[in-house]
Amino acid sequence: MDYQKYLSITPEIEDALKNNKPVVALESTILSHGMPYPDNLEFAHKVEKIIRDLGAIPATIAILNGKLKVGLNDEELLTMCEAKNIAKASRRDVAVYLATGQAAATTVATTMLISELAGIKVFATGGIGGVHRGAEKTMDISADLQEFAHTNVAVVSAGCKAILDLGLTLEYLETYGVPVLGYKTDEFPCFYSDTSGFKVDYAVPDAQTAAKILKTKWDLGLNGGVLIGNPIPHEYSLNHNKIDGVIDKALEMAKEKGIKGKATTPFLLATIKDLTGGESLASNLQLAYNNARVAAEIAVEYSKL
Ligand code: PSU
Ligand code: MN
Repeated sequence: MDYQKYLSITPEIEDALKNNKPVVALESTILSHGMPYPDNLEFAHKVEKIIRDLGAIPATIAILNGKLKVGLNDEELLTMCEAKNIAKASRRDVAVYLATGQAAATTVATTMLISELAGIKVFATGGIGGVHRGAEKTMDISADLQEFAHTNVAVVSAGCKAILDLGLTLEYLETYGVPVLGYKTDEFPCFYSDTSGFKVDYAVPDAQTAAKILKTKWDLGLNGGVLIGNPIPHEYSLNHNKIDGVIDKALEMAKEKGIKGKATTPFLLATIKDLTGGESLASNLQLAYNNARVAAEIAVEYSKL
């Protein structure tokens, strides 16, 4: 396959990958479509710093100027955060945006796909996409889940977004053979809250064990991703009942406005932020920082195996 010509990897990341140094991928949809400007810019820099401070190299990923960019400079980060005319690229959009030169932010699915092309094994996000509530009628199932079925990247995530149907999301992952690990927990985290009432398949006690599981899976040729559920730190966790009411309201508003397809998730996140007076955004930032920390630790351990 002739994909190399589409990849643009910064020299620092290229060097790290060649020399088996730890690298952590980061997505850009969370910047362009998941958080408001300029909070997202502060987040983008801080999350990269957290990863560096733990001895790994951050690789924020986006589609810019007809290239799959792995590692963004300050100017490119600003472009993604200002989000003027930045599309949202899931798997189906990648070839179109590359071929036409449309700038696009990468979702979890696309960031996994590009990470695999570049050779990055560990990726930190906020919360992955999943099976939406009412999907038995709407068929709205995030392409993120299909990506886990065949792309060899581990994703550290605060469970999946609370706007989803967690039970159905876990069923889908089981069907496609995706291990769901709980980082120091046996409960599947629920994005803004550290509890959900759903259990993970396996609780892992530390980064070393998580790294060993990844290595074993891929050594065996068992293709596909691994979801590592990392709960939001308890002090930032939002009350379940309160946030559930807000989510219901946001879902109702989306229905009234006829929001569909890839606009759904950004609409819900922005509406929940408004309805909670910014409280949900503060939680979103903290859970994503926490995921970056754990991803960096796992990447460091993985590079030693
Ligand atoms: N997690 C966040 N904020 C986000 C997203 C995840 O904290 O904005 C994004 C991710 O990029 C994820 C996408 O892949 O939402 C899912 O979108 P959809 O449901 O349209 O597949
Ligand atoms: Mn969708």
